[in-house]
Amino acid sequence: MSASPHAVLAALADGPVPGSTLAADLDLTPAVVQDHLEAIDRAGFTIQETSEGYDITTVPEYGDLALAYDLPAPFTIEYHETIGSTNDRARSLASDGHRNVVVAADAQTSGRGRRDREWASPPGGIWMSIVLDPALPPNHRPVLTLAAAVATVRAIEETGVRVGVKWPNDVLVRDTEEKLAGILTEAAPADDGDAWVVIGIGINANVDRPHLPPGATSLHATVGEVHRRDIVHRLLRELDALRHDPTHVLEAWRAISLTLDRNVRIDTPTTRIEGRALDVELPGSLVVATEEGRVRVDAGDCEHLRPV
Ligand code: BT5
Repeated sequence: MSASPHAVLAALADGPVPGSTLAADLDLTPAVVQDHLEAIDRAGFTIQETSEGYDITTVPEYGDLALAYDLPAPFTIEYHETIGSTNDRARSLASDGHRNVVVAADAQTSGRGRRDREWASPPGGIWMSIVLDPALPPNHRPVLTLAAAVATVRAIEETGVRVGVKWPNDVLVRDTEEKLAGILTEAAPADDGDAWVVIGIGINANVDRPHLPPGATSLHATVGEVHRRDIVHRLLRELDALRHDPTHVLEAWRAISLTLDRNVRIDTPTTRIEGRALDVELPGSLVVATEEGRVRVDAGDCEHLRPV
C-alpha cells in the first residue's frame, strides 16, 4: 500500500476516519499517519479531529493534493508548480505508454499554442494536458478537440461567466469575444501503433490582464478569484463523459458555438476561405457557404467578420 499523503487523503474522502483505522488500513505506523496528516495540513487542507475521527473540511483551490483529492473521473494527476509546457510533458508520458494522466501546472515557461505560437502562462492559471487513449478511429479523433471545448465551456460557466466557442478551439467571453481559454490537441504520429491523443487546455483563471496579450481576459478580471480545483474537476468529469460519444459532442458543440451563422474568414496553411459558417460535421470540420459553393474546412484560424 502506498505510504503517501495521497493514500491518507483517499481514505478520508468519504468522511471521518479514526487515526487507528487509517494506520491499520494503510499499513502505516501512527507516527507516519501523523506525518502525512501534517503534510496534508501544510498543503492547505483543513483537517478537523471529530469524535468519529479525522475529517477534511476545506480543500485548497489548486495544487497536487487538491486536484487528486476526490477526483470524479478516472485520471491520475501529475502536478508541477512550474513546467516548460504541460503538453510536452504529457507527450513524453504518452510515448512511454502512460494513459489517462493529467499533467497540470500553476505556471508554464514555454506554453505554446497551435503552430508553435506563444501561450502566456503566468502563475494562477489552469494549464493542463490530458493523455487520452482514443477509442475512436484516427479520422474521428479531431472530435476530441470539440469535446474538450464543450467540457471547458461547461466548467467555466460554473463560475457564472458566460462563454462560447469560436471554431475550432477558442473559448471566448460571450459579451466581449475576448479569449479566456485555448485548446491544443496533439496526436501520436501516424506510424506510432500505440495511439494516444494529448489535449492541452489553458484557462486564464486567477491571472491578471497585464500578464495576458491584447484581446485576452481572465476569470479573475471578470468575476474575481475562482476555485481552480472545482473547474478542473468539472472539466474532467465532462470530458470523460463526452469522449466516447462523438455524436452528442457535435450537438453540444453547436449549442455553445459563437461561429455558426456568422460570416467568417478562415486562413489555412494553403488558402483563405470566406463565407457564412453553416454547420460543424464529424470529425470537427466547419462547413462554410462561400461564393463558389459549400466548403468543408478541417483546420485553420477563424476570424468572425462583422456584418456589413
Ligand atoms: C491556442 O492556440 O489557443 C491553444 C492554447 C493551448 C494552451 C495550453 S496550456 C496547457 C497546454 N500546454 C501548452 O504548452 N499548451 C497547452 P492558438 O489558437 O494558436 O492561439 C494562440 C494565440 O492566442 C497567441 O498567438 C496569442 O495571440 C493568444 N494568446 C497567447 N496567450 C494567451 C492567453 N493566455 N490567453 C488568451 N490568448 C492568448
